[in-house]
Amino acid sequence: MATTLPLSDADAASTVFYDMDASIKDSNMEYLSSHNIQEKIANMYERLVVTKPLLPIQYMVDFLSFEDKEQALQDEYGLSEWRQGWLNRVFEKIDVDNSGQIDFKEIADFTSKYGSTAMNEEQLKEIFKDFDTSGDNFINPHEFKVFFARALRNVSNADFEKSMKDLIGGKLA
Ligand SMILES: [Ca+2]
Repeated sequence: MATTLPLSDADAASTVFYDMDASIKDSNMEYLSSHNIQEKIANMYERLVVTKPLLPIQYMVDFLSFEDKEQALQDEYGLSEWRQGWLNRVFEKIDVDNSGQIDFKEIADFTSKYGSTAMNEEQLKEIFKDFDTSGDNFINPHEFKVFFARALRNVSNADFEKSMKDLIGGKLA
């Protein structure tokens, strides 16, 4: 006597999920091919493997959002070309005498000129020390970038851009 065993709940569920899965997969494939995303993802993956960015997720976000893919490239601190460009502009803004280094006076002038809240000299010295990791009393572009790479690592590009524009425009957070 042949008996048909009823489907267990798990079997039933897996059948439903299998169907659902298949339809999601179909619609995704349609979406992907219509947007040429597979090729983009393939390129991105290849670049990931070749350039080994420190922050892979940020790299993927940048790669997919920037028109110029080179802007997604990261330095050894995980700063994209795009972020480095902003930091260079801010550095030049603070480095008034164009010496290629920022000294304490330049930081003090910048903050006293543009700072919304007054910082006393002690606070300013603390900040300067955080930047000047070599301790030679100058902030070089490298130290400048390392500081911001760390400070703004988890900040979105939109917020990063806003911070940079505020600094260039002379506003301090
Ligand atoms: Ca230094």
